Amino acid sequence: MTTSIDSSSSSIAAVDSEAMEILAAEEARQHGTIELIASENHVSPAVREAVGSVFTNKYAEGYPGKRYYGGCDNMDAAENLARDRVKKLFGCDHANVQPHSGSQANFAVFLAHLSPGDTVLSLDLSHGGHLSHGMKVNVSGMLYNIVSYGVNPETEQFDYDEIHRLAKEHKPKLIISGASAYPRTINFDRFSEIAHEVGALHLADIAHIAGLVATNLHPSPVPTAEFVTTTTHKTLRGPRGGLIMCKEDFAKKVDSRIFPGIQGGPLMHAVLGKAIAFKEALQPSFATYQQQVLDNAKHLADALKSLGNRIVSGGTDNHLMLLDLRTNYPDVTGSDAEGWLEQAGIIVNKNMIPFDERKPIHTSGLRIGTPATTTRGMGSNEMDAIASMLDRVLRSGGEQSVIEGVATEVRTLCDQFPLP
Ligand code: DSN
Repeated sequence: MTTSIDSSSSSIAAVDSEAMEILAAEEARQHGTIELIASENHVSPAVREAVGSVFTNKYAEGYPGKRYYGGCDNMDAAENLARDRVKKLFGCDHANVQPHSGSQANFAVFLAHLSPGDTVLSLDLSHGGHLSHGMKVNVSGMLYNIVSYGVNPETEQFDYDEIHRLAKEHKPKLIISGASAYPRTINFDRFSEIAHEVGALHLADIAHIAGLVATNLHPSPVPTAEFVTTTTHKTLRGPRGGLIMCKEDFAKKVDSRIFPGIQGGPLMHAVLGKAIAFKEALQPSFATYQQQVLDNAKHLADALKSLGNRIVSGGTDNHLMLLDLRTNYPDVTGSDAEGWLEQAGIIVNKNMIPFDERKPIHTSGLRIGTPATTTRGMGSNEMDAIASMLDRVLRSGGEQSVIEGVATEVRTLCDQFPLP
């Protein structure tokens, strides 16, 4: 298997053969497998260089111009660059680029606006929500009173009248839109209208679709939502991390809830990587990439359907789809499917489908996304091939000879599409 690490010039190889072996194995794994996890992507060499740079050496608690350490001029420049680029990319009033993750970003917004015990209306985890939106064992679910909305059983899409009804009944202080596994366009304007009618604020978590929003391929919540959070590493294709955008009125509070509220020193190597990723996202080629992500997702969903599969809600408007395993492979659970496909070199994650009768550890669904394969340059022919390989593995019930045959096809395909 090919790997891009040249161990003769690697500093890691020179000092730590065990770490080197692990790193080389991961490079080889990423090269030799088809990555369909909807929340993962492959960053550019420039972003990778930034996150492995001397910026990792520096403490910079505080914000540009107001740090608690000396020697921060370059940190200030990097953070200002990242913030300015976010504003240009999304058209927001204020940006905080310090959150270590999307969960940190969300928690900071909770702390900026809510008191413990306040009511939050958010999407049920089993219908595609996120753990930081109120899961019982997450701090969001421990501290706040969470009321959940789900998808409509018929359409498997949001029922905005029902969300409106729940908002009027429970009078939340915050309504969260955004999801981890929702394949359809989200009507952010309607969420804002509902929130404002009941005196709530609107937090839109666009972690999954940020790249689509940045390129106007999905409606933006920035004009109407008070808070917009995202990760930077999914469709946005930057380094691992989080980001908060908000209206000017909330800027001070949000900043203070990130630091010193829940974080100390920002990960400045990640902030530099974010700045670079935002510049990349401002280029016309990024819009072309996002359009191809969408085209590939539609093509893959259609190809899976043409093999007799059911796709939750009938299809996809974004970068991901949920495959209902019960139609074509009734005895196969999501965990079986995930394991067999991984042996074949196809990486997916098991996922609950709405109204799933199986437990979260098993599930009846797979979540499948196209950001990473699209980054490698794959298109409609490869989506057809992926649908066929996936179907053969699942139909075989994990038969080793089928898995091995598909693994060979996967390796051949991957060799044609190098990692960035
Ligand atoms: N874990 C991410 C995902 O896979 O969607 C969300 O944080």
